[in-house]
Amino acid sequence: MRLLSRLIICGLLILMMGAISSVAAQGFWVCVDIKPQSCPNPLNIKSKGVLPVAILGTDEFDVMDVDPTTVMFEGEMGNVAALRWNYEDVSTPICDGEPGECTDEGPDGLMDLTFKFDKQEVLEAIGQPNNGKMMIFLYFIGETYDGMPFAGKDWVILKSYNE
Ligand SMILES: [Ca+2]
Ligand SMILES: [Ca+2]
Repeated sequence: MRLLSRLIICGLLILMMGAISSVAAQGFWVCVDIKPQSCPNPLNIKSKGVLPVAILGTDEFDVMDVDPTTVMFEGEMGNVAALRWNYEDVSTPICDGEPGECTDEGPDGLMDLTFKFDKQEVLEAIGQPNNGKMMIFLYFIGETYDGMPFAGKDWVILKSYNE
């Protein structure tokens, strides 16, 4: 009985994830940290420059398996490829995916894969944000060298003003 209810919950979760990201339904989830070592993750809609994003290594997941050329920000208005990437241990995974959950903890001894996205390209792909302040999840997709798709998400606080 307990197993059955777990299976039902898993099924529901997969359905929910499928609605959010078609890739995640076929693949697996990775831990993503937007602005490593920053928590929360403010994103001013007028700011320029780069948005740092890390896919985090865990005991079960080696970032060396990721094909960095396939990693994209998945926005409402289209996908955005990263400007560049690097291998460095920058953060510790906190990836239960709860809104508002993040960490400013730094390196944990496990290698991470860091990306720099063009902030304005990402903001355009998000679409037209409302004025004021809102918390939204940003989704990232990619594939391993074996061709296995994955998705990851982290949240930002979109702001249309400077605090
Ligand atoms: Ca962060
Ligand atoms: Ca790490």
